[in-house]
Amino acid sequence: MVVKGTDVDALINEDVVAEYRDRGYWRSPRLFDRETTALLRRAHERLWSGDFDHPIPSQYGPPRDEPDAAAVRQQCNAFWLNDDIRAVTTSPLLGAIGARLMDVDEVRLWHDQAVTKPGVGAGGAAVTAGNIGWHQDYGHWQCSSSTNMCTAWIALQDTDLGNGAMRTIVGSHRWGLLEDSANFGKKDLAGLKARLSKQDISGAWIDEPCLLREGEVSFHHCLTLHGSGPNLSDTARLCLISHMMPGDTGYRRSPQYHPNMLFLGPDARPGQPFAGPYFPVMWPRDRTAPPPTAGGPA
Ligand SMILES: O=C(O)CCC(=O)C(=O)O
Ligand SMILES: [Fe+2]
Repeated sequence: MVVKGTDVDALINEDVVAEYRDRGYWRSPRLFDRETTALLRRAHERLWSGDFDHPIPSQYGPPRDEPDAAAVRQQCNAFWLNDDIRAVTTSPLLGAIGARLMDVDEVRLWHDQAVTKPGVGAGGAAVTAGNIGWHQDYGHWQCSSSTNMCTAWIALQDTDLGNGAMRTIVGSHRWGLLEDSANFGKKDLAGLKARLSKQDISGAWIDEPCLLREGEVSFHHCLTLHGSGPNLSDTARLCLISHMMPGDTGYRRSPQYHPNMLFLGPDARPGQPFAGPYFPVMWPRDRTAPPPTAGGPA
């Protein structure tokens, strides 16, 4: 399932960690082989057609029917619904890499996502329904006690600006939490840029496409600004996203609601851990288990 010989200790060397810390994101070589990415594209198809491995309603609900065929579709906690997705988005391989990048001993899943951005063809540059607005992940997650969270974005096909690749603002994680940065669902990239870049930011707005080949993964810090534009190809851009957190991440009181708060009950206390089956431990999966190279995700 994973590319054989992926040795996390060798892969995530000091240069990689320094690049992640400096630039706010890092692109991996291929981590998942073609057989796996094909399986995951099939898992996407099954997900969007309502063919689930487990009939458990995610707290986000099942995938919604999108009235607009050009609109981006997002299923959070797809791992509740599909076992192939679960094997990858909760994998010890991603967890081990997350542990190195976040510099923590234990990693849990905050939530995952399956995202599809339909292709609108070469003439679709003005169609914004597939856009994902400039945002900081932590902008959406202010009920989390940690700003040291890390997102893995897994490409299920070659991904470039032609099919709406994610773009990151290099080094923006060092600007801290910006105002109004919870913009995943917004479409006006230029307007958002104007608003966000007017704030007290300590650097230039360097917009870098996150180019990935099929099976490669990018890892970004939860304060790194990112977003994406239209998919001008004729096929959907598919990805899986694993949002990871340090194992001891708990509740932080904030006026912002997040669906993960449901699992803390009605009287959440500050520091109460986001733990339990909804937040699977990704690393170490089991302290006695062999390293992730020895067989890949179960
Ligand atoms: O898929 C995209 O273009 C954006 C994904 C995203 O927001 C994320 O991975 O955190
Ligand atoms: Fe994001």
